[in-house]
Amino acid sequence: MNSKVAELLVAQVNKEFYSAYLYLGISKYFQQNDLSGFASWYRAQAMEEQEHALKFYDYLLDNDQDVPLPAIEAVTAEYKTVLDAVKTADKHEHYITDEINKIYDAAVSAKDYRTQLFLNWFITEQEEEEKNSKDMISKVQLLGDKPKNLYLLDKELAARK
Ligand code: OFO
Repeated sequence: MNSKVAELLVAQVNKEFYSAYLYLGISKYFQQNDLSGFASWYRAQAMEEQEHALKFYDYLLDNDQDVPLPAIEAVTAEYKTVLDAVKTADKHEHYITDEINKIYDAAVSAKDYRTQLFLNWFITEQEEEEKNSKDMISKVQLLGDKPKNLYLLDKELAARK
C-alpha cells in the first residue's frame, strides 16, 4: 500500500475512536441533564463510531499494514445548551467528511483502486451522518428549548435502537 494512503488510514482509526469519545461526552451531557432519550441516541452514535474505527483497523491489518494505537484526545462533556451540543456533533461530521475525502484523494493519486472501493461505504455513510446531525439541529431549533418540547423530542429520540 502507498505509504501516504496507509498513514491517512491509520490516522483515521484514531479519528473514528475520537468521534466515539466525542459522542460519549455529548451523551453524558444529556444524561446529566435528564434527557435520557438524547443520551441514548448519542450513545448509539458512539457505538457506531467504534464500528467505523474497527472497519479501518481491519482493512489495514487485512492489507498487511501495521496499526499503531496512540492516545485518543480528551473530550469535553460541558455544553452550554442542547443546541450547542448538537451543533458540535454536526461540525464534527463535516470535519470527518473532509478527512475521508482527503484519504480518497490520496488513493486516487496512488491509483489505489482497492482503497477507493473500501472508502465508498464511508462516503455514503458520511452523507447519512451529515443529514442526521442537520436534522437534529433543525428539530432542536424548531422546537426551541422549552422543557415540554425537549421532553417530547427526548421521547422520540429514545426510540432509536
Ligand atoms: Fe464515523 O462517522 Fe461520524 O464521525
